[in-house]
Formats: sequence, structure tokens, C-alpha cells
Amino acid sequence: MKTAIITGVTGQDGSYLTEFLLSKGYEVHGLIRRHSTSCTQRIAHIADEKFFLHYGDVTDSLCLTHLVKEIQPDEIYNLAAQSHVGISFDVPEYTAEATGIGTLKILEAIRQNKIDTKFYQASTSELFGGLPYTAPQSETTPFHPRSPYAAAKLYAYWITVNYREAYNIFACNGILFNHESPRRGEDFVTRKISTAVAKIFAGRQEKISLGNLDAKRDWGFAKDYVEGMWLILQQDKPDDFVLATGETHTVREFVEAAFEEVGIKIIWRGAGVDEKGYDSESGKLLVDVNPKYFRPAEVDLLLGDSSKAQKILGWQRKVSFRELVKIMMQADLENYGR
Ligand code: NAP
Ligand code: F7E
Repeated sequence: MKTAIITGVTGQDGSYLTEFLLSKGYEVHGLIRRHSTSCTQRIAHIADEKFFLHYGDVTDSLCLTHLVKEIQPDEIYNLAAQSHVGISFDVPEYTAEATGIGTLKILEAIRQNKIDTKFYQASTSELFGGLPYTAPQSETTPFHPRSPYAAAKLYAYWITVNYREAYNIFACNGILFNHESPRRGEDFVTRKISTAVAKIFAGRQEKISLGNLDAKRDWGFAKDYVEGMWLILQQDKPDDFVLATGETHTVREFVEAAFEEVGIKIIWRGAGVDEKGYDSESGKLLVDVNPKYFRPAEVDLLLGDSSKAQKILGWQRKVSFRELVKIMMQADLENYGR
């Protein structure tokens, strides 16, 4: 039986990865932060005698060193991060501490304890950022971070590579493109849209206000991606891999697809901050643009090339863009709509 530590266990990916590893017979230890209200909604349903939670924080090296020494895990998945790109402009220093230096603290805990463990770092397509735009983006595409989040992840990426090269630690980066699900936080654009459309359909909300409708993302389903994380650590030698669908869609297309799930066709009028989306039948205003959701610097286009992961890991995304929208809409219609 293998033992794993997951940081960020209460997040979208942490919850799916926990289910996945438990299904493979792992003993799973999750790191959770203390909150004044509960933060365990995504994992509350997991009743398994091989699942343990430990209070801690990736900004606290003492607790990390202790945890790694105590558990002596076979694998560590570092998913903990201040993961919201827009909010990272508001809390850049904390983002650097948690999302960047937190990775170093875990790697040091492995090194100082002299533990033979495999380490997964949750790297991101945000590393590619922008300017000049090259697409599709693969493991060999140059990085150009466009936010405090991406800059922190850039440090985490390279310190992972460095500890692999310097100390021979089995440390790997998964460079994952956007992956979504009904467990996605409600302040990320896909889930913001799916919850709003469900509420509008139920007559509980009038319209949705968004930022940049032109941004293009390579959106996949989170469950497909946690399997990829595990595959990355099952290889004979440590390496870095891109996981992506190879398809890109605008935020506007996501809005259209979500409304189509409730039988509404959106027609667009105007441009820029004046662009608006209307119900094609009733003419009712359903979508507008609010500049408060614009970012100081934007990543315009993400489109991934995961051929290395397909070839070496045998990884493939299973859920298409339209299926993803359907899965998220069905869940939010249950939650907020019908
Ligand atoms: P998420 O839902 O925002 O979850 C983030 C997790 O990190 C939560 O469990 C959060 O705990 C925890 N966390 C935050 N700060 C922490 C700290 N200082 N100490 C300990 N735990 C802390 O993110 P996700 O979508 O599951 O993503 C998982 C990881 O993959 C993140 O590192 C993210 O940056 C990265 N990533 C995500 C995507 C994507 O599309 N989802 C793509 C590429 C990379 P609380 O519940 O206590 O807040
Ligand atoms: O934004 C635009 C926004 O916040 C997607 C994180 O998991 O994936 C995620 O980062 C796009 C951006 O995700 C709104 O400007 C328009 O262009 O859903 P998002 P993200 O920034 O791509 C990467 C791979 C990660 O690593 C991150 O951890 O949508 N957008 N209007 C909006 N975005 C938000 N949040 N809200 C809006 O109203």
C-alpha cells in the first residue's frame, strides 16, 4: 500500500485526487488550513478509514517538515496555492509566499528528512502567459508570466527542476491547462457562468456581468487531469509534462454553450465594454461587461499541446468542451436552478 500527502486537499483538484488515490488503495493524508468556517465541503463526503487530515499551511515550514517526517510518504502532491490569477494582483506578496515559496518549503522538508518520496508540483499554463504569443504551447515553449500568480508559479516550477537536478529528488512539474468541474470555485469564470445561468433560468438572478469575453482558454475536465498527475509520478524517471485538450474557446463561447443547455440562444450587440448578450427570443438583457473584472495584464490565448504526455504517459483527455459545459450546467441546475 502506498501513502500520499496532498496539500490543497480541500480544493477542486485535491478532492478529485483524493478520491482517485483512495480508489487505487493509497493511504491519503491531506493538509488543511484552519478557517473560522468550514472549508471541507468538497471532501466531506469521503468516508474512508485510509483518509486522514492534518492542520497545516504551506507557508509554515515547521509543520511541513514534521508532517513529511511523520508520514514518510511515497508521493507528495503539492496542489496548495493562492490559485486565483485576478486576486493575485490584490495579494501579490501572500501569493508569492504560498504559491511560490511554499513549494520550496516542501522540497526542503523532503531534502532535510532524507526521504525517498516522489514530488508533484502543480504547475500551470499561466507560465506561458503571453507576448509574443506562440500556440500551441508545449514543454519547450518559453515562459512569460503575466501576473503575480504566474510569477510565483514560475519560481515554483524552477525550484522543482532545481531540486531534481541538484539533489536527485524525483520531482516533476505537471504544466496543466485550465481544468474545470462542478467543484470549481465560483469565482473562476466557467463556474461563475454555470451558476449564473442556472440561477437566471430559475428566475433567481437577472443577468451576469463578466470581464474580458475575448480571452481564450484550453478548458478540460478536472477528473481527467488528476489521473494525469498520478501518471506523471508513476514513471521510471522524473520529468515535466503538459496536460491540455488541444482545443481553445473564448469566454463568449462558454457563455453561449452554457445558455444553450437551458434552451436560450444568446445574440451579441455592441463591442468592448458596451458588448451585451440578449435572449434571442425575448430580447431580455442577460450578459454585460463590467471593467472591474478586467485584469491589469491579461493572458489572451492558451492552447496546449499534450503530445508528450499522450506518448509517454498514455494520457488522453476524455471529456470534450461541450460535455464539460453540460456536466457543469447539470450540477448547477441541481444546486441553484430547478
Ligand atoms: P483551488 O480549488 O483554489 O484549491 C487550492 C487549494 O490550496 C485549497 O485546498 C486551499 O485551501 C489550498 N491552499 C491555499 N493556500 C494555502 C496555504 N497557504 N497552505 C495550505 N493550503 C493552501 O485550486 P485547484 O483548481 O484545485 O488547483 C490545484 C492546484 O493546481 C493549484 O496549485 C493551482 O494553482 C494549480 N493549477 C490549477 C489549474 C486549474 O485549471 N484548476 C491549472 C493549473 C494549475 P483552502 O480550502 O483552505 O483555501
Ligand atoms: O479566468 C476571463 C479572465 O479566473 C479565465 C486558475 O485555475 O487557470 C485558472 O486561471 C479567463 C481570464 O481562470 C471573468 O480574464 C472574464 O482571461 O477562470 P479564470 P484563469 O485566470 O485562466 C489557470 C491555468 C491556473 O493555473 C489558475 O490557478 O476568463 N474572465 N470575465 C473572467 N475571469 C473571472 N474569474 N471572472 C470573470 O468575471
